[in-house]
Amino acid sequence: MRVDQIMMADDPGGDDSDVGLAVETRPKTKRPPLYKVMILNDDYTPMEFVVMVLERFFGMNHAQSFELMLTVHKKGLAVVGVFSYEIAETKVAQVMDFAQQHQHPLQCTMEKE
Ligand code: TYC
Repeated sequence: MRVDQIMMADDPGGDDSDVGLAVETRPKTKRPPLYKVMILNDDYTPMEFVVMVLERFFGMNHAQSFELMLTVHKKGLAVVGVFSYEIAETKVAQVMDFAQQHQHPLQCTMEKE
């Protein structure tokens, strides 16, 4: 926090007893770090399942989901969203739980941006 000493202009009392300290209260705000959530390709998870995951947990429409699934299939991985730590962690857990429930080896991870 910056502290700036200021003189009271034209102090009528003249004894300097009310010389003020102006405390700058502008808070030092730091934007929270963001985290990339990624899904990884594998040889076993059905394409339709990955499309469903992207629709269900990342709010994409069918066309967007299909396209991103194909990107992961071809390139090995893709960022599917960028979130605060807590949201990213929740997304990863939701995807991993959902994949496990359906016995697919789909992997979802997060990484600081
Ligand atoms: N490679 C998988 C298949 O051919 C499809 C797939 C795409 C799996 C994306 C995972 O994150 C993934 N069935």
